[in-house]
Amino acid sequence: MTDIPQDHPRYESLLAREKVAAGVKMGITSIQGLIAQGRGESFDYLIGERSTESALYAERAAVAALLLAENPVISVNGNVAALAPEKVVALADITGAKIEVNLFHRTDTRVHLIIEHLKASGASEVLGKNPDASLDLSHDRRLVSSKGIYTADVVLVPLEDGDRCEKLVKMGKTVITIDLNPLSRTSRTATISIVDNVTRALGNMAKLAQEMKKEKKEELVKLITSYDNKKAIAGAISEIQEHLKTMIAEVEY
Ligand code: PTJ
Repeated sequence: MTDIPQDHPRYESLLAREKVAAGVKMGITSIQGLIAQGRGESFDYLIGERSTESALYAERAAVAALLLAENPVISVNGNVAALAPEKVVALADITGAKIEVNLFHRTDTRVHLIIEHLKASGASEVLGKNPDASLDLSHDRRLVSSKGIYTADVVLVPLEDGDRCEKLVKMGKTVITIDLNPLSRTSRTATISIVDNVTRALGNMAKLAQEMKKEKKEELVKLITSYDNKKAIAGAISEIQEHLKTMIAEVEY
């Protein structure tokens, strides 16, 4: 990985780019993952590279759902494994969620490498190697574990493709997505749509989970029942608008 100086004004963004590129070299991230990261970066620019109010609103509801779930699962793909393996493990540990590798460009080698990478980051068990159940999809993301995604009541699917998100929702699951594009099919179909960078979102969620774990069950239930996903998505879009207005004012000045 290229050494990015910490005082570089675009440090976080460049570091993320290096991590995804390193993921490709390690065989963890798909080559298509580079394109996905680039798409994400452009939306992050428009959002202002911050966790917005609407993102934090969705992240709080998502953590409540994970804490109340009977069989919560965090689905990991090649980009998430490269960008935030420790944060995935931390969130799973605090919420009691299982971790399952689920890939669009699936190969047995990639699944193996990602599992080993997550274990090196502290995970004790990672599902996904020998999928024994199938979702009603025509691509490899259908291959899931009967102990994990297949029977999960709450699934966190960062950087998802809309297809599987829709299927999981139709199966009656609470589907939490993390996608910087508030207009994507994923964001529009999920139960809880977090419009934030996966690195920031997972960090925020791990912190929130630590605090919210001490709250009464009724408080967590209240957070979920009062949560309005349309409000979260509309909020994300208007936060982009507001940010662009500020940028216009700066350019005009
Ligand atoms: O590892 P695999 O084989 O499962 O493949 C994973 C990728 C990500 C390549 C695959 O799922 C894919 O092609 O995804 P898409 O359709 O490009 O969608 C990725 C979405 O995630 C886009 O809407 C991006 O804006 C968004 N995104 C990209 N990077 C980030 C992000 N959202 C949050 N944080 C990011 N760092």
